[in-house]
Amino acid sequence: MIKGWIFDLDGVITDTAEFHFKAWKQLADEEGLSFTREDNEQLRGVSRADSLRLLLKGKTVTDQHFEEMMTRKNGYYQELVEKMGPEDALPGARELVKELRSRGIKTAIGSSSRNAGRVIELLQMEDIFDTIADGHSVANAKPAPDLFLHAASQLGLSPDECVVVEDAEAGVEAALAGGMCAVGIGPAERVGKAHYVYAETADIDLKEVMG
Ligand code: GL1
Ligand code: MG
Repeated sequence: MIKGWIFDLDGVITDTAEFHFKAWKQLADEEGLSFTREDNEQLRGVSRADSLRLLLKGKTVTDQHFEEMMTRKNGYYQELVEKMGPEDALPGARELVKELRSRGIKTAIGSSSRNAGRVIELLQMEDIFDTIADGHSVANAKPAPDLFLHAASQLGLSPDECVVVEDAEAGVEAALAGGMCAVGIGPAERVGKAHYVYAETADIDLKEVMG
């Protein structure tokens, strides 16, 4: 019996991927690293530190330089994000979360991003989620199931009572590893391992998933 839905943020509730791309790109340019839109696809759902490791493509740097680069990228990202507002929720996202709540289903955010709380605030969605699990909540990032397990426990639910909505391969893997029902958003090549796959958040068929 499904009693809770856990939503990834970037790519499911809102499309911040472009902001992350711009911020990583600025950092890459400053550091003389090559970084394309294709490279950016690999960062989907990946934590800040793991993203920077992918960006460095094996190049070694001091711990201090690594930390400084993460801080610099985050500054660029935060500048872009502050321009967001309620209109930046993806089509159907707010409506879906509200519909679930009207059915007595608990709702959570399960995002790798350390900026998830601020983004939810800017979207004016704080009051439609029971809890926010983000990049600060657990040590092991997706594809480890830890973040979603943490969100489920915050909701007071067991993993098999939860649905996870994800647009990243690493996120679908995390949901499956946690024993949850996975809804994938995007192409089958990316999220095909999920139990249900839809092109966009707006396409999610509640009847199909809830039975
Ligand atoms: C981190 C990464 C981003 C992106 C998100 C996941 O966000 O830096 O590139 O992969 O996780 O959606 P943040 O820096 O906000 O913690
Ligand atoms: Mg995502």
